[in-house]
Amino acid sequence: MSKEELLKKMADSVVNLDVEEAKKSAEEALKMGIPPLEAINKGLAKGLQKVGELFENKEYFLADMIMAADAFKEGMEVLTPHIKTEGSKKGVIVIGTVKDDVHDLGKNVVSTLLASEGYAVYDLGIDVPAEEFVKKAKEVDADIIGLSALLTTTMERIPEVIEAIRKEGLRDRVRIIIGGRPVTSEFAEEVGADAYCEDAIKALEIVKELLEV
Ligand code: B12
Repeated sequence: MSKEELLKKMADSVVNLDVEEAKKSAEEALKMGIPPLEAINKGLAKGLQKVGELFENKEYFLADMIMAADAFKEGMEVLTPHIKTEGSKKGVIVIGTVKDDVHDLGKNVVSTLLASEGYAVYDLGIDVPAEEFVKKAKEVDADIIGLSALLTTTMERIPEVIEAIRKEGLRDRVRIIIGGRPVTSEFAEEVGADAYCEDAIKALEIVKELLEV
């Protein structure tokens, strides 16, 4: 099987809601030497994208989306321990999914990658109120706060968090990066975030850039 075929097989396992197959194809990807992040981005995540379309077209229901997420998680569990680690602590990042939003798969990919690259990552999970981001950022003296939003309704929480950070007088010290499906770079600019990242690899690049200056 070629690399492309295997990546497609991974995506299909998610679309077919096949948890076992997601696990098996992730193991095959490792054997084939496909970098774990590539297997996540070009395999498993592509499947979830398709599931999103099927849900939008009412061909899939919420239960299908839940099972697809389970298949994704199963594949991730196989792959994440193999993301290379770089050790030394380079910066402190607080990350979470904004209030009223429970999507965390993409955020988890970002957290895992940043942690594996040696950043101290404090992942606050899902449905995180603005005050909690502020509290944690103060407690751990964060360099960067990462906000994830997957719904058009919850992306409006992002400016609320930024405002809370500003009110606490932390805005000059903390960089803010944002991501998630409805978010764009225009939106980032509009709400005064420092950067929008379309995926985890971009997030790593941006974090490196922001911490250099
Ligand atoms: C899986 C899924 C779910 C799962 C989530 C499970 C989980 N543990 O996360 C479940 C079933 C729970 C779910 C629930 C719902 N969902 Co949903 N879901 C999805 C789906 C199919 C995939 C999302 C995903 O994980 N993608 C894979 C990851 C790897 O990609 P990603 O999230 O985009 O993350 C990458 C980047 O965006 C970026 N990134 C993400 N976060 C961050 C953060 C930072 C700081 C940075 C730098 C980068 C970054 O890097 C990531 C890695 O590369 C999407 C469809 C889609 N195309 O997004 C719909 C989708 C987001 N859901 C949708 C909806 C409507 C819902 C529900 C309202 C459904 C319902 N009727 O109840 C609920 C909402 C619950 C809530 N209050 O949050 C809609 C949203 C539509 C809209 N206009 O807002 C979508 C778009 C489906 C659709 N096309 O209609 N969902």
